[in-house]
Amino acid sequence: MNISLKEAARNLLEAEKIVIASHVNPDGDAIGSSLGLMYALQGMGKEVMVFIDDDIPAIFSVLPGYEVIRRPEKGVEKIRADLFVILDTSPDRIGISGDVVEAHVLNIDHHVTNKGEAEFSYVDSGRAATAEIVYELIREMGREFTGEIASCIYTGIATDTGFFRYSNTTPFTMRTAAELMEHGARPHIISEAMEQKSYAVVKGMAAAMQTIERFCNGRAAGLFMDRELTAGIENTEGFIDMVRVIEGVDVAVLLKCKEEKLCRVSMRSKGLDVAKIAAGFGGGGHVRAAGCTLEMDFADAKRAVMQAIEEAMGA
Ligand SMILES: [Mn+2]
Repeated sequence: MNISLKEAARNLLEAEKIVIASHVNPDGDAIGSSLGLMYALQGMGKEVMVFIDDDIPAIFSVLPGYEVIRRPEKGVEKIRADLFVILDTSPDRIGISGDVVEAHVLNIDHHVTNKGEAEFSYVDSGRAATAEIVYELIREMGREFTGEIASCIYTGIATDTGFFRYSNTTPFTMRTAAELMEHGARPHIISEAMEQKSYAVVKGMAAAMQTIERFCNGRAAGLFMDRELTAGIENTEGFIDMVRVIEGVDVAVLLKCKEEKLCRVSMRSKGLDVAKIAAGFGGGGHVRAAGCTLEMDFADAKRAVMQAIEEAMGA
């Protein structure tokens, strides 16, 4: 059921024990939104836990609260809470986080593919990041921004907008970022931490770049990483941007073969609706940034993705 921002804020205000979760393969928005909301609610004396069913990349250790994020365990007794807040995704992408909690569900998201099917949903696809919505919720609840809250929320906004470069960046984004700076967020510290890569990852990036292929008459290009290449690189953050910058390319693709029949695909576009293409494979996202998982081997997945993009482009 879709509810208003005011109602979502009221749900949060009324709850005493709250569990927060976000999506697997967590990014800056998933982590920043979760921790920012956690600090705001803790500041009101509430009991709050954060679950993410995945490893948390080490670059996020720059954020306060990094160490309190828990990974859910199978077969443990369910945590009874007043509210289970799912951030930055619909409830189907949180791994087993949902299995460890028994509570009313409040889903807060900015993905256009989120249909608002949770018990309570507040989805605003006009916002660049879920962190922007968390900012609005904290204001709606009448709370002040501490340095911790500001750093976490700033990180969510900065990473989801490509550090204020993508087309989802709005005047609201800029005003919010400025205000968060006034409350203690330090952009240069956060961006330096987010950009940091290990020597091995940069060497892996060089190998991955060798796989770039153009298709659709040069209007699309992809990085196609087979199992061996994927296994050798722990973090592919920013790889797709190297494809995106190629002259004439509208759609950039990153395909990673994680297992025998499991490939993860990310797409970025400058115009074409890639959320639609991702949805065709059971995935989702935004018009200009989307992803999906294909239960196919490397060659089949590569062929299927290229074909779907070609069809969408009418080439
Ligand atoms: Mn997001």
